[in-house]
Amino acid sequence: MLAHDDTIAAIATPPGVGGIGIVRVSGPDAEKLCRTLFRSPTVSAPLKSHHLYHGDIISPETGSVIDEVLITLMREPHSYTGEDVLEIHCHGGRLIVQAVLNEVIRAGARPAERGEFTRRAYLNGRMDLTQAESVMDLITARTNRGRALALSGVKGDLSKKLSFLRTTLIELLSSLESEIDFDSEDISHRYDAVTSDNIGDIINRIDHLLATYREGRLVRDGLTVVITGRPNVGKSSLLNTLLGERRAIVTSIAGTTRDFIEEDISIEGIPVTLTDTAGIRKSSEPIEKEGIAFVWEKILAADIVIILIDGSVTLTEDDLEIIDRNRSKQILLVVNKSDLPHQIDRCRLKKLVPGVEPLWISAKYGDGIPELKKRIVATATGSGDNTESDVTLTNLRHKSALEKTAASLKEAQASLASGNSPELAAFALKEALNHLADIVGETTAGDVLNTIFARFCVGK
Ligand SMILES: Nc1nc2c(ncn2[C@@H]2O[C@H](COP(=O)(O)OP(=O)(O)OP(=O)(O)O)[C@@H](O)[C@H]2O)c(=O)[nH]1
Ligand SMILES: [Mg+2]
Repeated sequence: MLAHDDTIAAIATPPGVGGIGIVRVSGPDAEKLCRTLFRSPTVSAPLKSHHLYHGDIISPETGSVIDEVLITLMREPHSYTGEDVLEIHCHGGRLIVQAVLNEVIRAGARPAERGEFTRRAYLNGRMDLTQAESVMDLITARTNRGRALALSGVKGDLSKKLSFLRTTLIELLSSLESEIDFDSEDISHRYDAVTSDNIGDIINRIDHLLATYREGRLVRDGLTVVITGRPNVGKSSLLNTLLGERRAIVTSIAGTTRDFIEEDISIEGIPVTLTDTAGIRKSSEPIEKEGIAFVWEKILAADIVIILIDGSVTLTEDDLEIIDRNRSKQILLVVNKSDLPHQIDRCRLKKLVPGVEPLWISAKYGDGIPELKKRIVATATGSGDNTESDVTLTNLRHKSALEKTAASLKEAQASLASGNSPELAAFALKEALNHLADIVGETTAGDVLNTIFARFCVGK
């Protein structure tokens, strides 16, 4: 274990008023701080590990009581960080928790940096780097599906998978290295074929894992969808229907929405930021012009653009221009007001965007909305490549390292196939192992670690 000689402290609960607020302390002085600051008529030292004690936090300088608290001391190594951890559960008022923290700092602890508790847990071998990264994903998850994926990461499902790949690779490497020591050519070639097949098996497993990334990334990071179209086609009605509440003003007056309206929803466990925008038309009215300028900005940053058309009237020049200006984006062509008599030229409509089948909906009555949700997800994930897997990749760092692993494995295979000396294949296998070690954090550079833990909040 990597011993830290300083003791860190931070407020672990969110700011504001709550039932309780927790100050968390980790390091060699946790117990000493407890003796300095905690008073209880019923408790005699030494404290038992993992027990809850009732008493007061006092200011040693003045002897005054800061708050009535519950404390627990978790002795190393059975704690989150692997060090002695003290948790002080006080009343959840902003001033109270801060006052308790101030006493802890005054008594010798240092304010913790972002993610420092989890960083210590990782450095002390309580979790590997993928688990530490998942802790933050768990806290920031925006949908239940995101939460489930992050929890699987914290529990070490990805770590187990990677550990299996590493063990298999190490076995392959050692059998290849024993071949290198054995100088009969015939036997060597027979082993080369077996080794190459086994490497192929590992590549397949990695490819299988990589295929889960596209959807995994969406579940973790979400998706932005902008609804655009002429005025009055039903954009705000669609936002309200997808949201399941009356959020945007809907009227029969063209030009009702001036500003954009952004709301978060969950579609099949993917957090989707949905934006309703001002209707696009030629306008000289300054507020409307400003609103339309925003639409193009929003579209630029969108993953998917829903172009909404009114099916109860014929296509207009504005409809065609909006479609033309979005051709470089991922478009969903959606025809609204399917409950009214259709006036639109269906043949022309079908040919408007090659490869995009128009979808008929009624934003007002909800027809076609489940299919629209499916199309949003299918467009984002790229339908057809959904892979059944017990582990889903969600993190770009893991994906990049796995791609490098697969590339090194392919080099090893190519080297064996071309009859080069097995040393070259062994070298490529070692490279592959290094990339795998990077994912779990065994060889990860300090600046990469800094970037990872900078995403964390203080107190985690
Ligand atoms: N029959 C029918 N009417 C609809 C439907 N969707 C919207 N409308 C009506 O169309 C009119 C315009 O709807 P909005 O949702 O305000 O349209 P918008 O595209 O947001 O309009 P702007 O904000 O002006 O750009 C309202 O009178 C709605 O009730 C639909 O599916 N069927
Ligand atoms: Mg509107």
